Amino acid sequence: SEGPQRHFPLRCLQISSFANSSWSRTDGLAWLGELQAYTWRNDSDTIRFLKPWSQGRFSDQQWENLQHIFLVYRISFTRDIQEFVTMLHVDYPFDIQISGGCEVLLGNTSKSFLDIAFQGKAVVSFQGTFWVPDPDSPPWVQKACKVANQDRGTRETVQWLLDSICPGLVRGLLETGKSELEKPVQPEAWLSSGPAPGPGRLLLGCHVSGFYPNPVWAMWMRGEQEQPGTRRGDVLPQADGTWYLRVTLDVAAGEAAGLSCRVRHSSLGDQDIILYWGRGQAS
Ligand code: PBS
Repeated sequence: SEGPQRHFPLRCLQISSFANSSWSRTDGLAWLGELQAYTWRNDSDTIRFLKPWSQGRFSDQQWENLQHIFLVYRISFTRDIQEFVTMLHVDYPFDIQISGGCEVLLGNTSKSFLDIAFQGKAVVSFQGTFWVPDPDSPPWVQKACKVANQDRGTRETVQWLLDSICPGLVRGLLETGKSELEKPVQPEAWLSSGPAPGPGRLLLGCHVSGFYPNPVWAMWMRGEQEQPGTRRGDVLPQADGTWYLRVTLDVAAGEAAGLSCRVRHSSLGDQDIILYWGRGQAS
């Protein structure tokens, strides 16, 4: 095979909220590229597979071992943070977010990352074999890193997860999930007229829905002329893993005739979707 054409990083997110010394919760989720493959709720002892290919090429036994490592980790993490906070006089409530994962690159290499945020701000990352505080992180975080760096067993486990387990998992997932990951899904598109932006004006909407993967190009046109007034909304995720985009154009009512909306996407080849204003919808 020709190998992966696009980038499919595995990104694992941990969100931990600590309300006070006796209440906290930790939730986890993980994505391969744009597709969410796992979820791990605070009230569950097991990581849930969201895709038929989520197990990758790992055996049941390998998953059980990993699951156990993460279960022990979740309990230890909560306890350790509570201890740091008592020892170093940090105020409740607070959130800790951890983002970790890896990407497999050409030639059997991989790149991994592990970053920790406190109250939404990056404070610590794992680099090579050590926890490294950001230079401008609070003093208590720097002290917590010193303490954490004394636990060689944990550092070795983190290193092993990042440099061996993660890329191994991703290599398997790229095989088991290949057809879904690499298969583009065509958007449908339709036009609408929105609330009049002013007297004698029209707000033309061009909706593009159900495409995968994410990048899409959509523009209001007059013939071959791109309309610079085209406003692009945010690309929004849909529940089925595809995306939605709306682009709008504010025009004088008399100038709407002859406008069209043009959509380009990898699923369409060179067959752009072109929808003409005034054909099919009330103008
Ligand atoms: C705002 C945050 C402040 C930053 C603080 C510094 C960063 C520290 C982050 C520490 C995260 C690990 C928390 C648990 C760890 O301290 C330790 O208690 C346990 N270690 C593990 O569970 C290893 C797995 C870590 C995965 C991390 C993924 C993000 C338990 O450690 C004990 O048992 C293990 C074996 O299970 C070892 O023997 C270890 O030496 C021992 O201490």
